[in-house]
Amino acid sequence: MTSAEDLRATVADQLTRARARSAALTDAVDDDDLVRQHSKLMSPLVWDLAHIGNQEELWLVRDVGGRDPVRSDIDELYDAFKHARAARPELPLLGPGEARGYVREVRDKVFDVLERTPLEGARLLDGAFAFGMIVQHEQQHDETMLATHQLRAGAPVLHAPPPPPGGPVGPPEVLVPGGPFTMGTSTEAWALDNERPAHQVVTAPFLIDTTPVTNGAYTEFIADGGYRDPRWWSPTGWEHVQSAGLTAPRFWSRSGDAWHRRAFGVTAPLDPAQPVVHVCFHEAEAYARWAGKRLPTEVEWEKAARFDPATGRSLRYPWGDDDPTPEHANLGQRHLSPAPVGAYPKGVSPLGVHQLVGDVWEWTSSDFRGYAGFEVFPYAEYSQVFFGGDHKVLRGGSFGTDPVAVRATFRNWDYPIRRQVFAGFRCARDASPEVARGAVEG
Ligand code: AVJ
Ligand code: FE
Repeated sequence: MTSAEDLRATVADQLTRARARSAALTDAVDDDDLVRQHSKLMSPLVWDLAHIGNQEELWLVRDVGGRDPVRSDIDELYDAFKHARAARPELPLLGPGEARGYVREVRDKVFDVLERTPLEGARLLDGAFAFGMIVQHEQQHDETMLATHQLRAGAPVLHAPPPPPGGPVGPPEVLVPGGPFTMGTSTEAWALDNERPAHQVVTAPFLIDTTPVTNGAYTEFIADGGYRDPRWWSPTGWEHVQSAGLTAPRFWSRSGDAWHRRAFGVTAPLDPAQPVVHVCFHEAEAYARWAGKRLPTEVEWEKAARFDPATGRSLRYPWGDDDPTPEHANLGQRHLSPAPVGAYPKGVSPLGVHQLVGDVWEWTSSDFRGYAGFEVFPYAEYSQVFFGGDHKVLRGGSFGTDPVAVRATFRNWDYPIRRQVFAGFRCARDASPEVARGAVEG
């Protein structure tokens, strides 16, 4: 059992780690760059910073702490539902200095609230959950700010060591047996509402790629005329690829026969062994059809990631129930790119699937909806307002996702045309009866 004091120390440490990352992302650029809009898809960095502070004020200072507002006059400016990202630069936002002062003032009060909030007994889940939710919220916006950095023009300002080298990955596909498994969670303390509750799902046997699709494999799709052949695209995808003029993943460029990729201001030859990143759902779907496969459903993705055939149990992570370490997965912005396939042998799932968590978010074929038994917690605007079929589910987290903000049950979502997310994909296919034989449970 975790004592209340251990929990308090863990929360304090996670708040501090998140803030160090927010500070690094916002201190890396000058004030002009902080208030500028680098892409219509993104907020100015200074909006994200004050929004992080405002959500923390709403949930921890006012709600959990019962304290007076710090700045109730700015709630409206930092309400994500009141102003679209494209309109945020025109708002009378707090300037860089004011925003930094504001988040500091809120954080000081939050540490005071944390000291005085009983985290034991019946209140443990409620009290601690609000802190966990806010830690995850800040880390999610940090990944969003990292995506803004990737869209920013100009000289590099972020630096990190390269990811570890690739390694052997075994066969290209593995068979996932048919039968039931437990999807979602009712016990993971900081799981968000859309990951709940745990429920049984039955799948047919299927094959799933051992690794995410690599740059090298993706260039073959391009070389084969994939972007010009309507056979591979859904009607919506084909319309989009033409109207948007897509010819390659975002940030790719060709010089002669060689592909290059720009990442955080540095243009370098494409690493054929790294997972492809910055593709939209339509590109992922088209590649899969070209390859004679399809995208996994999110049910299939989660089964491949969690199902342990030895026990029939669902694990917290592909490698087991232990929290992620740097040996398990490429998470936490330790590197500024996905790692080559095979770089994380300790992160492999029981069925032999690599790099499900970390490296790149993976598009699935599923629409974002609530599970049976879904209950809004703690507020409808976190996920429920996005249910309904406009968004596709992404799984597994990227190199820019902090370990506290991803689990094997974690569900991300975005519009199928979006490419600014650190998103790639892997393929799946139905198992033929011969392949499936002997793999069906029971
Ligand atoms: C889960 C990444 C889609 O950024 O829109 C941040 C997370 N929710 N603030 C988003 C979120 C509220 C969300 N995603
Ligand atoms: Fe937010």
